[in-house]
Amino acid sequence: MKASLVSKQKIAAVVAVFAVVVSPAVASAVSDTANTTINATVNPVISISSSTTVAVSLTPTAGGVVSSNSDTVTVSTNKNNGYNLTLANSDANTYLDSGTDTITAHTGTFASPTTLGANTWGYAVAGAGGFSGSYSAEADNASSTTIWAGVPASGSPQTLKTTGTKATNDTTTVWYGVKADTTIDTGVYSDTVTYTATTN
Ligand SMILES: [Ca+2]
Repeated sequence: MKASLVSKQKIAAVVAVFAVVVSPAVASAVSDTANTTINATVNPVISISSSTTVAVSLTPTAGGVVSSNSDTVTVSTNKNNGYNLTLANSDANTYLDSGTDTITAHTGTFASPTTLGANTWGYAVAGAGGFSGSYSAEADNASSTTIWAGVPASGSPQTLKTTGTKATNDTTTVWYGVKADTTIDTGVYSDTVTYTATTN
């Protein structure tokens, strides 16, 4: 019996060793991770255009007549905060010139526009600043009551409009009025203004 027990133990030992040897080695899969963030930066853009020419015709009287016409300023921007639109003369000379003859810039301002003085010119944006709520084209109006502001020199641009959202072809109508009497020479009196649109 004792010999038999030993024999069984040996067998068990052998079997145990054998089991360890032949047991299949299961190789566990291993892994690691790495994250990458994609940053696509969409930059702000803005564009502006205007009518490029505003024609005003006057057939004066001794007491003076007012004629006016409008410009359309169009702005687009992808900036969520919108944009700021300013107006100024393109240079320091604020006259409408015809050779050495001049039509001077009106003394009214954006905040306090007034009717045009003799042989002056100005601008208006309906509903902005102190301007009236609406403007329409005038033609040789001898009894005009419309109110205007002088276009400031290039170094002192006037803010016409401030928006707070993205804009797609947002338009601003800017009126230009001229008053002329018979004391000034005939001719084409010209000057250039500059609109600047800046993202907020
Ligand atoms: Ca000028």
